[in-house]
Amino acid sequence: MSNSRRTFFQNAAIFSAGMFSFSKRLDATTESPHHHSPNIKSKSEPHPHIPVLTPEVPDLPFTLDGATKVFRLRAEPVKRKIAPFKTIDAWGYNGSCPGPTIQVTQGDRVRILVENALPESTSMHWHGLEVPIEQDGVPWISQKPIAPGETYTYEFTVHQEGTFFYHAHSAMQEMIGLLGLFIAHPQSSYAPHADHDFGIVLQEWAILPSNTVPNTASMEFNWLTFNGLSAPSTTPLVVRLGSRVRLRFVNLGMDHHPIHLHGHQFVITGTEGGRAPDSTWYPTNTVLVGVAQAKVVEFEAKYPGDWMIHCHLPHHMMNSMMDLLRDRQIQTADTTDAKALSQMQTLANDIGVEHVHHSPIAENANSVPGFPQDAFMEMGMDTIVAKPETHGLPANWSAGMMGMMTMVRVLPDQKYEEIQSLIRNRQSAKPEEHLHGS
Ligand SMILES: [Cu+2]
Repeated sequence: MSNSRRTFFQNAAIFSAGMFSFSKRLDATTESPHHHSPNIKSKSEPHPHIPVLTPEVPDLPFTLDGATKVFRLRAEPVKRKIAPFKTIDAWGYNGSCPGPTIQVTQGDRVRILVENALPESTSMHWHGLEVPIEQDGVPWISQKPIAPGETYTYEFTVHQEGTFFYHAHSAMQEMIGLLGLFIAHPQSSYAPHADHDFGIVLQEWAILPSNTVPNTASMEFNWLTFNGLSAPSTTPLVVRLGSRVRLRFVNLGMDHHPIHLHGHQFVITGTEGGRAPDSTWYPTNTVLVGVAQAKVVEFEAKYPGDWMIHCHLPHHMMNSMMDLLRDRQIQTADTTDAKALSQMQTLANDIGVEHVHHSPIAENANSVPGFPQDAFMEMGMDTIVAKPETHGLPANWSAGMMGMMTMVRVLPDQKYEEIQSLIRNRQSAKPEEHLHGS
């Protein structure tokens, strides 16, 4: 095993919090025919499963009762800083929204204690999992609601593999954040082996300016998030050049999201029903993640660069300018770049954004019908959203990042290792800080 490969799995192990026994997951039979980088693997190496990494969302730890994995989820109000100037009052599990990611292996017996610390009744549905009816989590039909202060115990055997999720079985509670990923790793490895495996939860929020509580009855959404964060606060997915990457998306909102990757083609290798046979795979670069669906895609990270991955619905690639403005009306841009910049800087000082950039505008901008469109949407805030995963991005990168959006950063070995080292330092210095946005 090369050093770089060992380092990769060490990183993965840190994120998985020791949940997995790698030694039980060896599979010498799979090999991607497309790998070119000798740093990824050698032909003779077996491939353990790698844990799914859900950026900005912790994994849910478990204890063992005999062979049963015992998990604890506490439904409760949480604060989530979804953008540098926007903290919301959502509901979530164990202090996180989305809730912590559950990772088990096909065949596992699981017991999940759901504690209700909400002011109203709740229940938990295991979306896509084939469980006995009494475990299905539908209030009044398969169980009595879990009253505030009560704990309900679910227990079942996971005989499937794939990307599932858990959520409160109540429409309004789903829309205020009560959901999380439930990953069932297969008993024998998928082929080809993936070197990176990421989970991304798609959510949308209707939050009036100067408000913090999402309006779950609204049909219009002004904040769109990946794993509870809106770009540029989202965490770029850092992958090694030449590696195979798996991305798992789940959507529990009111809209379908066409997720588009720049610069690479991918294949859709799974749905909320589990792994898709490879005879169904076809090249594409946009996957429609419908409401209540999971979509899993895979690709070879062949081309170095910082590649956008985002929902392509135009209004899902925006943040709410009304939140920036609060009750103020912004004037149209001045005709000189300097004055427009100073106008934006004044606004930025008011809301605490550290610096502002906008793209050049024409001398006659104010006389052109339709102006301004994007001129005031672009706000650089590189410094306040900086994290190891953004290390080395070009200046003002954050001005082009809004809404349901992040990057897949395909990096050659040295740059990749540099960022992994920064991530390790963050974890040893402040292990919790990056998980909770408030
Ligand atoms: Cu969308």
